[in-house]
Formats: sequence, C-alpha cells, structure tokens
Amino acid sequence: MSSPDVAGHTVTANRATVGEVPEDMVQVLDADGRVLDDAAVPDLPDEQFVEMYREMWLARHLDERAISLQRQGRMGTYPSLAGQEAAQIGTTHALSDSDWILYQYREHGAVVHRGLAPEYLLYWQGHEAGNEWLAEKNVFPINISIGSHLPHATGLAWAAKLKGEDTVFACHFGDGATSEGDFHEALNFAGVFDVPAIFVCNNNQYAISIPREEQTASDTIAQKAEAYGFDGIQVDGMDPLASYQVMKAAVEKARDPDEDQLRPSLIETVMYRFGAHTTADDPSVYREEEEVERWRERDPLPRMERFLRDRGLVDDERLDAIHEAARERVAELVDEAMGYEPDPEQLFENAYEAPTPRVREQREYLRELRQRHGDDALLDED
Ligand SMILES: Cc1ncc(C[n+]2csc(CCOP(=O)(O)OP(=O)(O)O)c2C)c(N)n1
Ligand SMILES: [Mg+2]
Repeated sequence: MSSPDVAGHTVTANRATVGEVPEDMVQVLDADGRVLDDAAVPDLPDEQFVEMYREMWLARHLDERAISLQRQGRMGTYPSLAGQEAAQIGTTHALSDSDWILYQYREHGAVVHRGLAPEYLLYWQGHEAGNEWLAEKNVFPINISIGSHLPHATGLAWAAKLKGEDTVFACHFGDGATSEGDFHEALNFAGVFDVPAIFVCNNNQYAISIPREEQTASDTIAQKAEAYGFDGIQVDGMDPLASYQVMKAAVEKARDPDEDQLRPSLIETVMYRFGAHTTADDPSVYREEEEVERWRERDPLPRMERFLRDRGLVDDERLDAIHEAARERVAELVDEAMGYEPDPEQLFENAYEAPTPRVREQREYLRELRQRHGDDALLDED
C-alpha cells in the first residue's frame, strides 16, 4: 500500500494495460467499499461523506438523463461520465470554492460539487450561455481541443503566485491529453516557475478508441511528473476517499510547500469509462463487454454506499430520500434548461471582441429575414 502523501512518492508499477488495476496506487476503500487495513480514512465530518455520495449519485443520474435527452433529439452530443464520478467529486472536495477548476469536457462531477444550475445543460444543448455560467463557479470554459487548457492552468497559477494570492488551480484532463505538446509545455513550466497548479489526469483507459497502453510507453502517467521535477502519484480514481486524500495533500503543498518541495503535482486518477466516449461513439467496436464488466466491479457508487452503511451513516430509508431528492433536482434542471429561449443575436457574439464588417453584414441579414418572415416561419422545417 502506498502512503497517501503526495510528496516524494515514487511509482514503480509496470506499464499498465487497460485490463489491469495497478496494485500500488493509493486506495482507502477496497473494491467492495471496505476500508483497507492499512488505510487512513480522511478526517472529515460524517455529513461530508454523505454529501460526496449524494453528489456522485446526482452526477450519475444526470448522466443517464443527458444521454436519454440526446437520444430524443433534445440535447446535442454529450460525453458520459459514468464510472469517473469519484475522482472528480473526491478531488473537488479538497479545494476551496475560491480555487479555480479547468476541465476538459467530461468532468461534470467537479461542476456538480460547485452546485449545478440549469445553465450547465445549456452548453450541451449548443448554447454559449452554458459556458459563460461556469465562471460564476470559478470554473473555466469547457475545452474540447485536447490539452489546450493545460498551459492556461500553468499561466493562471503563475499569475496568482506573482500577485501573492493563495489560489490553487486544479486542471482536469484525460490520458489522451498527455500525448499533446501542451501537456509537456504546461508541466515543464509549472515546475520551472513552481506554480500552484495541480494536474489531475483522469486516466479512464481510453482516448476514444486508443487504449492507454498505446498512448504512452511509460509505466504510469504519474511518473511523467519526475521529468518536470515535481511529484506524481497514482490514485484509485474510483475511490472518492483516496481521491480526496491525495488531492488534499497536493492542495496543501501547492499553497504552502516545505522548503524542499515544489508546488505543482500530477495526480493520475485510475478509472474506467463505463459508457461510450460520447453519444456519437460505439465502444463495442474497440472493447469487449467482459472488460467493462470487470471494471464495473469497482463502481464508485456501491463502494461509497458500503462505506456509509458500515459507518452507520445511511440506511435504506435515507438512501431512498437521497435518490429521490437527486431525481427531483435533476428533473428541475432539465425542465428549466429545456424552456430556455435563446436570442438568435447570440450567434454573432463571442467569436470576436467587436463584430467584423462581415459579421455585422450577416447579423443585419438575419434581422431583416426575421422581420420579413417572423421567427416561426424561419424555424418551420418545411
Ligand atoms: C487537439 C485535438 N485533437 C484531437 C481531438 C479529437 N478528440 C476528441 S476527444 C479525444 C480523446 C481524448 O481522450 P482523453 O484525453 O483520454 O479524454 P477522455 O475523452 O477519455 O475523457 C480526441 C482525440 C480533439 N478534440 N482535439
Ligand atoms: Mg481517456
């Protein structure tokens, strides 16, 4: 068993393949949710453990609803998060609300912890308003271009350090993003300038159809940190308590490092994506159902439920109430998001700081069309 301390951890595992669960990653819970003999449970109030479960359950339910809405043609392409909730929710619990999160596109769990609003769904319906709302939660806009937000995380963290602030920047990305030049540039300068950035690599074993062993010849992703001079650690990303514990140590180090420590960390959260890459993907062409079933045995939700039951924090009745409240909340979010009426003028905003002559011309043309025919006629598919 590894110590949950980020500092000085050396990773020794052999190159992991998709089928394998690394043995020496940090874990608090075993695959069934029982506390491991030599593990320390994070020192948190009991209600915070229940809150972690509540958020994970809500995130899973939201995921199911989003996929169903996409299938009904009421939402756009959506990347599923099922299987990955623990890493995102566990690590975000270790941040202050004033710390910033930068994420790729799949890490809805991190946003769930910050408090969801209907606006979050708007992005996935194709409205820019969904991206804008994230700023209220200290979350940067969604990054579909893989790895492009990592240098921003380094730069933002460097700026905060120069300004004497103690803000931490948590940057989530996937295993596939580690093959981008941006990953190496960001981590290199994070080390050089010793910035308070924590790089959370959500290693869900695949970049669309490319398995982890074809992504990198390194034994682990965590060990890449060594090349940049700071700590890397591998943690069970399907264990919310281990994810919290490792992140907590990384946050403390980022804010207040010892003399011999650098502020940044690379945390590899080992996990599996249960569903398709997005609603536009068919995973059956590149992976076996048997592999999915093996990883499902490590599902973070039943594991956390087991932990809560063993500590006497929940019973059937309380769990039913948690699930019902989450269903109601998600139904409200969906209802409100579906009632959103976008302003067609938004189409011409945001690409440029000020509209170019061509954008002005197009905006004018649409205005004329709307005036001449009315919106109903323009939306009529016939
Ligand atoms: C720069 C860039 N190259 C390629 C793509 C196409 N693409 C979209 S998602 C994806 C896989 C990313 O995998 P990973 O970083 O592991 O994240 P995951 O989807 O598994 O969460 C790729 C290659 C892209 N969006 N951006
Ligand atoms: Mg991936």
